[in-house]
Amino acid sequence: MVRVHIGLGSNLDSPQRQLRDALQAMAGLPNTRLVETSSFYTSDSLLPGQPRYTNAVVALDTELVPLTLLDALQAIESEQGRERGERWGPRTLDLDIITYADRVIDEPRLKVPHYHLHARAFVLYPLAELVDEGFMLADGRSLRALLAACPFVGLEKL
Ligand code: ROI
Repeated sequence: MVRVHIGLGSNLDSPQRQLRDALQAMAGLPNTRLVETSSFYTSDSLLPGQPRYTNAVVALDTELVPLTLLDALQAIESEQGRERGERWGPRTLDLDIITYADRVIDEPRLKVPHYHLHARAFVLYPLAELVDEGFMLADGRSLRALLAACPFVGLEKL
């Protein structure tokens, strides 16, 4: 079993319900246990003209290897009506692998730690609820330093 963190986001079709349904689906994945879920947060979209997002992070323990986990998460996105249209478009559900044990993964389909993590308060603050004070990302960056550089601005904790 390895500990992984998954970022959840939704800005269409009852975002809070989308997140709750996704958490239930992840809890039901094979060889996987849901450990803990962060609070839910809302924030404006990074792109103008989209509805506000609801975001959270969940800790899972899993035996699924990274690309199998990615396939499983994309299947959940599809089941919940995600249509892969424009790259940064509004979506019913976005599931991102934020961390995978202490591994750095650099493959065409999957980059871990997640690429935009450092700039995204809506990932960093929920992640901070689930890990120890001194948590280090696999690429050597400390969560504390990332939080210090990314103010809690525009986030609303539900
Ligand atoms: N903005 C917020 N607040 N939350 C997201 O999950 C999110 N996801 C995106 C873009 C469009 C970049 N903006 C976002 O993909």
